Amino acid sequence: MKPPTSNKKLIAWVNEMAKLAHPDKVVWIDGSEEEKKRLEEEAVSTGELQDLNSKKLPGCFYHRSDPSDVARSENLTFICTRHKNEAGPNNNWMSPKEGYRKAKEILSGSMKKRTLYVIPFSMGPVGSSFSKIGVELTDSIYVVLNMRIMARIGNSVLDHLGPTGNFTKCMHGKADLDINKRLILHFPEDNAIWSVGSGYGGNALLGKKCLALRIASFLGRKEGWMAEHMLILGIEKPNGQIQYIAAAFPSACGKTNLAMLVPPESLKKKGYRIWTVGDDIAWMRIDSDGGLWAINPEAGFFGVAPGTNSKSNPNAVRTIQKNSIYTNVALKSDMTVWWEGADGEIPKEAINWKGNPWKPGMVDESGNPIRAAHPNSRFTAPITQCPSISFRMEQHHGVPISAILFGGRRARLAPLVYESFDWNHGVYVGATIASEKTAAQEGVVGEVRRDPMAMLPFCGYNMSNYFQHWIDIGKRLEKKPKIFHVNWFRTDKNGNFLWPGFGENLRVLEWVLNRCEEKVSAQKTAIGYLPNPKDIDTTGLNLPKGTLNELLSVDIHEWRKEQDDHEKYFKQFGSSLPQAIWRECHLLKRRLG
Ligand code: OXD
Ligand code: MN
Repeated sequence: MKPPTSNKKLIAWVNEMAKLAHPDKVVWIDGSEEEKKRLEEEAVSTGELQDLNSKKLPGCFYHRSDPSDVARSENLTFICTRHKNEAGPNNNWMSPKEGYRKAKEILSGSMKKRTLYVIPFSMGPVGSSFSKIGVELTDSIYVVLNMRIMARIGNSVLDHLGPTGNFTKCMHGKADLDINKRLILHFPEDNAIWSVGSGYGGNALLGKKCLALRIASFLGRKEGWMAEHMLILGIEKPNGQIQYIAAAFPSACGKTNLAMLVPPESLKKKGYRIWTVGDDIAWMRIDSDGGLWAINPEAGFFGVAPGTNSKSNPNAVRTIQKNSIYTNVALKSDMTVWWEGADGEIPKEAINWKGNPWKPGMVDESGNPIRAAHPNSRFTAPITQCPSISFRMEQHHGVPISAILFGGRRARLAPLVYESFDWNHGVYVGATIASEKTAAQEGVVGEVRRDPMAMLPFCGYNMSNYFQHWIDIGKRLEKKPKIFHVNWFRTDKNGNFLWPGFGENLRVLEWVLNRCEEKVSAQKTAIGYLPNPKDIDTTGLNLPKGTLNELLSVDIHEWRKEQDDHEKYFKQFGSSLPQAIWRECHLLKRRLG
């Protein structure tokens, strides 16, 4: 196939990779509807995809990944920089030489009897000065069809790239899907990603975590902008004005749910409305007005299916009714899908994510329940299908950010919401976020995992320098967003959640916006500004007496232990940790007395 571009660097690289992997043919992806149909038909004919019920789920497909390949492989993910220190203690490191050698060995000849697809893609609207172009080479139709949903792809991107434009080289090969020959390698100094041996989303859809977070965070530091693991949402207030917030929570803390929130009745009546800009990644830069502006570089959702239902996320349920790809969920006999925590009745029988017959109550040899859907099973769906999609999604300028939220899953300690004293304190709050492990994760339930800015698995360089980058951005911002911490997961003595969460979280966001506009006062405490309980609208919530006070309480004794833990955590960064972070750590200690 003749390359539909005159970009010599691109043509030479595709030729070089084809020579290495030996595909039977090379196909350039144009992004057209005909091409989509052709690829879907081919994938269905080989069993890579199954057609779902065309009446109930039109345009939807089902996919099962290899059972050993169902999640991001953090231990096989490396940052390959010339100097190890550049990757920092937060990343696995390999030298670029070693990385290329190992990946080449696995890829060599691995695409015999396969097709190599060339996917030009843009993260961000095509042509926006925010956006970055990547080209992914892959031997997986599943990857092509997912990338089609998650990014803008095809000829329009090539046109924009032009004969001399630069792009991130994203090489992906499934090879044997052998876990012992699986590597997810990032070469930030070469603007390149090589992923081998996996077909799973985060490892294989290279525009997402690999480019839009790891490589982009590295580029952002060099170029003076930020790539963050954040949702973006617009809150339309009763006066019709829309304010935008960005929020970072570790995985499994409900970013997708918050991004698509449906206002509770009492706030809807007041005139509130939510506009979804993104659920996972924000690229932010300082604009000429001195404020922080953000885009969502993605074009789709790659969301966790289990737990998604009309209560937890009604907008997601409506988004995924058509043109979506379901991975590792359960398949029902009417060719629709199901997962634990889905709407409706539990099916009497289904085929589970491993392809085996499944019935409710089934247990394995050790007596553990057999799941119908994998806990990390996913839907891939176009953002344009989201009922709350922001009309500014395609606007090249992005949206102005009024507030940044950090959060985690903390059964005790962190109050429902608090505001940092200033930017640097806010950076400290972000740097110390943590989440307690749930039963769905490996490790001890309740154990705290620190995950600075929710970027621990995604920061493409030394986290000390990343903290410094945040501090430096603050120095350049004339209009700084206020920084808050939220915790929807506080429990009472019996382990019951104190806060109802989901749509009701808008009540907290209302306070956040009121603080941004200096409409309400707050209580100054050792950890930050806390709401006066009267300033959180609880109309219609029926919260038991005393609950709000409990949600807004700060236990100084526990916070002293927490501060101690911060200090221990930061020691791993040694002398490279920014002074500003140490200063905040000491100030907190002093305030705690
Ligand atoms: C994701 C994650 O898949 O953060 O978005 O793990
Ligand atoms: Mn994520």
